[in-house]
Amino acid sequence: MTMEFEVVKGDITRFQADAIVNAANKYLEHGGGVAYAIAKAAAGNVAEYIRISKEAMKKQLGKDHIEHGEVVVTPAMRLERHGIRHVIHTVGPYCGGTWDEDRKDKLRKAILGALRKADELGVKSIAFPAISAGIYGCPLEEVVKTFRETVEEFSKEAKSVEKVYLVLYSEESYRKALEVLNG
Ligand code: AR6
Repeated sequence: MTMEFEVVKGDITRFQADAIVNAANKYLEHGGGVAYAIAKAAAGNVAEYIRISKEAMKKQLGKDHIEHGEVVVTPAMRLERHGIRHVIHTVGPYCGGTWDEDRKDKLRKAILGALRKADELGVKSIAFPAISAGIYGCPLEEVVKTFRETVEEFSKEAKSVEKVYLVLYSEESYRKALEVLNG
């Protein structure tokens, strides 16, 4: 299976893909960043989407928090108008400006978990935000490199997923990501 990886600039809540990924925290409290934006765009009301997310977590995982690599799927609701069918919640590492192998492994697990779930759901295209590169303070360059490596690793097992997008919100982060990928 040939799988494509593309870096694009945009707002993930308006991105046309079968599934979008949320950079969540372990309790799916979508209080800020892209999580807040997705919750607001999907349900109109952030508290309502948090409730839906926690209920889905209980049903799908049987507990009230998720580890790196575990994911929860919620319906796209109002995001369906852009063709989005699922929101896949995953949790990246907290960095606070530092980076090491352990954080890289946690990010790899978070990305791989979402990709595997997308494959299971029969998703063809999936869009990710730069997980952990915002409030969690991981260096964007390292996040982008980890995305490239993990998508490459996953391409060997992918059955349904054909296209993976990394959606960068700002012009600056988009340019930085392109620099990383184009050497
Ligand atoms: N579309 C695409 N990317 C976006 C958007 C958007 N609409 N909005 C922000 N970003 P962050 P984290 C980018 O902080 O670092 C939340 O409170 C943003 O510029 O959302 O994993 C969660 O609930 C950055 O590059 O996620 C957790 O508590 C990237 O998305 C915590 O933040 C990720 O930034 C997770 O922190």
